[in-house]
Formats: sequence, C-alpha cells, structure tokens
Amino acid sequence: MKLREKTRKQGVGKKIAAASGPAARTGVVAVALCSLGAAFVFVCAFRLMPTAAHARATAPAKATAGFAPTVPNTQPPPAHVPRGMVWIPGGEFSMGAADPPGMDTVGMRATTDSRPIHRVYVDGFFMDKTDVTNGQFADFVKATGYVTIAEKTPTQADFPGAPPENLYAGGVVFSPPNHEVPLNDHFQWWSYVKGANWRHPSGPNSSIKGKEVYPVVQVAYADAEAYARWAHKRLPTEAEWEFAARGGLSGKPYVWGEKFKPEGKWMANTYQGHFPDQDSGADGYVGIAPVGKFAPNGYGLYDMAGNVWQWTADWYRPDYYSQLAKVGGVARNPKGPETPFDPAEPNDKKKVHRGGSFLCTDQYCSRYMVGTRGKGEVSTGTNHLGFRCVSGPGKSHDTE
Ligand SMILES: [Cu+2]
Repeated sequence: MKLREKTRKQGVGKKIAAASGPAARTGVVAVALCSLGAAFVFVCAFRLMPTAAHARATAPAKATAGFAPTVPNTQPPPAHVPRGMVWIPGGEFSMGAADPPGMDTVGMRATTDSRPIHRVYVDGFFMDKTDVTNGQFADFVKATGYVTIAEKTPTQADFPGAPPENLYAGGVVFSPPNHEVPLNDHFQWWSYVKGANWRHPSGPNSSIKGKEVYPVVQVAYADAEAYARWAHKRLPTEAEWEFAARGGLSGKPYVWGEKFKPEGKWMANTYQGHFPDQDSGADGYVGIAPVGKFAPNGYGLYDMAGNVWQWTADWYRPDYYSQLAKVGGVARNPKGPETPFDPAEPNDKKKVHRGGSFLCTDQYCSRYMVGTRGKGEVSTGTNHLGFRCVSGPGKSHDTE
C-alpha cells in the first residue's frame, strides 16, 4: 500500500508499526485530511479548474436530483431541553449527496460513497448545539482522570514488529508547507507529531490556553465515546447527523441552503487562499475557529459544515448506501454496516466522519457540502477532528 509504504519511509511514529501490525492508528495519515483514503487521493489530486470554480461561484449548484422533501415528525418536542442542546424532530428525509453541476470533476467525484440518494427515517433526538469544546472536555478529564489515546505510548504488544523507537505517543497534525506542492501527496501537509494531543493540538509547543470555547481535537473514537458516556449522551448515527445537518431542508448542497456565500456572507470556517500552503483566512479564521462563530442551521446547530470533522457512531463502508438502496423502501434508524470496510485500507477499522473542516476547499476537498462522507481509523486523532453528542428518546447506540 503506497500510503503506508510512504509512512514507513518517513518514519512517522506508530503508523509505521501499523504497516506490519494491527490496524490501530494506522490509517492515520491516510484518513487525516479531507484525504479519505485512496479514492480521495485519486480524485482530489486534481485541482479544480478555474472555470469550474468560477461557474460554481456565479451559478449555485442545483443538487436536488433524487431528493424528495424532508418530512419532519410533528409530535411536540419534549418539555425539558438539556442545556446546550436542541431538539431535532426526526422524520423522513433523502440522505446522500448528488453531483452539483460544475463540480463533478473534482470535489465531488470522490463521494460516490454518498450515493445513491436514499430515503431514511430517524426518530427525534437532542443534539449538542456545538462541537464539544476544550473546556467541556477538560471538565470530563478532571472528573474522571481519563487519558486519551493520543497521550498513551503505543505498546510493542499492540504493534508487534514495530521498531521500538517508533512507538511514541502523538497525533496527526496539519503541517502546511511554505510553498506550492502537488496535491497528490498528503504527506506534504500532514505529519505525525510526537506529543500532539488534545491539550497540545499541534504538538508540544502548542496549547489550548485561552481556547476553552474552541472544539476539542486530537480525540480518537473511544475518547469521544468515553466523553459521551460520561455526559449521559452518545455519538450520533450517521443518519441522525445528516438529518440534523440538513436543518429541515432537502437536497441543498450546504447546511444553510443553496449558495456557498449567500449575499456574500461566509457561512462556515473553510479554507481560502491556496491549498495547502497559504490559508488567507478570508472567512475570518486561519485554522480552527471557536465554536458557534457562524450562523446556525435551521435546527439551531452551529458548525455542521467546516471547522472540524465530527465522529459518528457508524462503521464506514463505501457501499453502505447501495446496500440500503437494494433493500428499498425507507431505512428506519439505520445504524451503519455491521462491520467496517474501506477497500483503500482493508485492515483499518474506520468510522464515518461528517461535516468537513477548516481545511476543506474546492481546490482539494469540498466535504463541507452536506451529504458527503468522511472516514477515519478509530484510534486516530487529528487536529481537525472533533465530535458532538446526541441524547434522547432513542436507545443508546453503543451498548457494551
Ligand atoms: Cu475536506
């Protein structure tokens, strides 16, 4: 596997171990960016043609093919709404992402895994208005003494065959080059950094001091799940996440509607400038933004596009939507496939990521578009991956 070979050569930490060992923390770099495995590498390596970019800017995409209206449940919301959460009514909707005209050559072709568009029903639930913040995660750690995966040194037992010098604790960090680089090699802008963890998102010299209201990052799936359990919540299924993100709309390319910048207004923290070497921060933020700085969607949820990716509870399989479509009818409260499988990295256990991040750009990966899917190896944290929780009438998704 090319990515892994490369990782091995570069000697970037435990991912190396991964090359010969079990899946844990392997997919790391491969999944990190909007770089979602090989499929992404094939597709998003191509730069969006200026003409296409222009076309998109001036003629907003009509992405409604295959979509039918969202039919929300009409029962009144529960009387008590937990603090920091909003009620998502649930109901029936069309799930998936279409190819907006003018964008099908780059940003969206990698998203064949978000098709076919299919009909889904989810029960109502509460969802955190924002991503879980550093402050909230700190409360959890203080209360429980929890140690995240990125803070633990991987053991030889977990990674047999790995050179001991490669077994060190850390996380994957966006490390932009200072010059233009080919977009077919994400090692140009992702590094495995020793000592990177939620307290030090970009490495030992970085800090979250004064960033209590920024989303927590460098959390592995188990870390997010542990937080959720502590908070008497759970992680959303992928279907719940998308129903919530669409905010009652149907078939729109963005969680706020049809146009990327309605009336010239930035609606999400994404990447402007020249990817990956020059983030102009035109939207007000270079890198991560505090939570809730952009307008909420129709359900009152903030940052359901851009800023940081969010873990969902579902295993990732590129053909899951096809499986559901084959069954036909309306998929009720789907919980993802039984087992994970990413053909690009068949040994890695990946969960679905949603929402895109501050690194998403139409020059490389436009997964701030609602309906598109990301994925990530479960033990891998990065500095553009966080989460938010849900709770409510539905039973807990994960029972152990
Ligand atoms: Cu992206």
